Amino acid sequence: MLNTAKRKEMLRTMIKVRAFEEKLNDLFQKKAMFGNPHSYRGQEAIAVGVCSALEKEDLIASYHRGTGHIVAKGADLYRLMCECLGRLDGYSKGRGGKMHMGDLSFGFLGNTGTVGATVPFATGAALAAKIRGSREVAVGFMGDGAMNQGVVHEAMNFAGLWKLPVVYVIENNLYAMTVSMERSVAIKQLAERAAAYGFEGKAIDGNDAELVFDETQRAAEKARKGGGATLLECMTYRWDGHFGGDPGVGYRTREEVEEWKKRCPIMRLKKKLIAAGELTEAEYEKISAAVYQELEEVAVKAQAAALPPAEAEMDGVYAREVAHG
Ligand SMILES: Cc1ncc(C[n+]2csc(CCOP(=O)(O)OP(=O)(O)O)c2C)c(N)n1
Ligand SMILES: [Mg+2]
Repeated sequence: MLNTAKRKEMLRTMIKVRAFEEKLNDLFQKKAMFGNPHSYRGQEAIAVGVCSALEKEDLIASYHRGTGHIVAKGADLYRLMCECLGRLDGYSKGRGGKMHMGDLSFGFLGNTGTVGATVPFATGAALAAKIRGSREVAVGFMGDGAMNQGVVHEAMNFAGLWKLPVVYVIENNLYAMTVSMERSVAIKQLAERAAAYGFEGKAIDGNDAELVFDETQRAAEKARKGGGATLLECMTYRWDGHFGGDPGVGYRTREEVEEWKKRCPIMRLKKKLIAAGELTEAEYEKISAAVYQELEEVAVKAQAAALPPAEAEMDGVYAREVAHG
């Protein structure tokens, strides 16, 4: 079992992940953000459970619903917020936005809006680690919908064949935009597909941060010892719509959403800690207030930060179309 300090740290990081999402949604509503948020609320135990079990040098590839992973891996909140708001101080100098950034200093390979692309990213990073003989493990996060992309199967087959040090994490929130799992997949658990690539697949409760931690740690250690890949399917639910403009109901019932909200991953860990005498209600309130206050300050500072100058428009552009004729 994890010690009190680690459990509390995970609780605090989950609150941070949620506070970041809520701030981003708020800024989007106020038209203060470029692009569109894809809220991670409800899925916090996965980002935090996985990233807390990794070492700093381990690498993660993240997707469109990815700010939670980036926070949990140890991003600087100001730089992350700046990128989401298109500011020069952001991880991509404000030109990538919330779906396109990366920073290897804390093991963040990058995120992408191309559904399924994290799988070949993480597989490539794992191949590089194997060739170098380093101890890094790569993690590829993806949604349930991503599992139906062709490139995912190519990359997983490759990882199975080469016994690469990689952990694939499916965040199965039961929907890909408005399409339910039931309407798009013929099997019950996506983890079953791992058998076809020759490695272990396991479906787990993705709202239990400690369980996600334990399973990730086990998979990562196996990968470090040359045991190859693992596919972890974490069952969860997104509380909000697919993106900022989606109310999240219509294709889902209000009852279903409410039912899942009762399984809140933050409340779950909080209750466990209180029951074990490791946390008091007052202490929880204090931690939460401090995190929300920090996010308030980060947002104010990021909103006041400089936008990229127009004359830097072509900096960092490595290829461009040349007009003919
Ligand atoms: C290659 C590709 N096809 C389609 C899209 C449009 N699209 C964006 S998110 C999404 C659904 C992804 O669902 P899932 O993988 O379950 O992730 P979730 O949004 O549920 O976290 C789709 C189809 C895209 N971005 N990229
Ligand atoms: Mg999904």
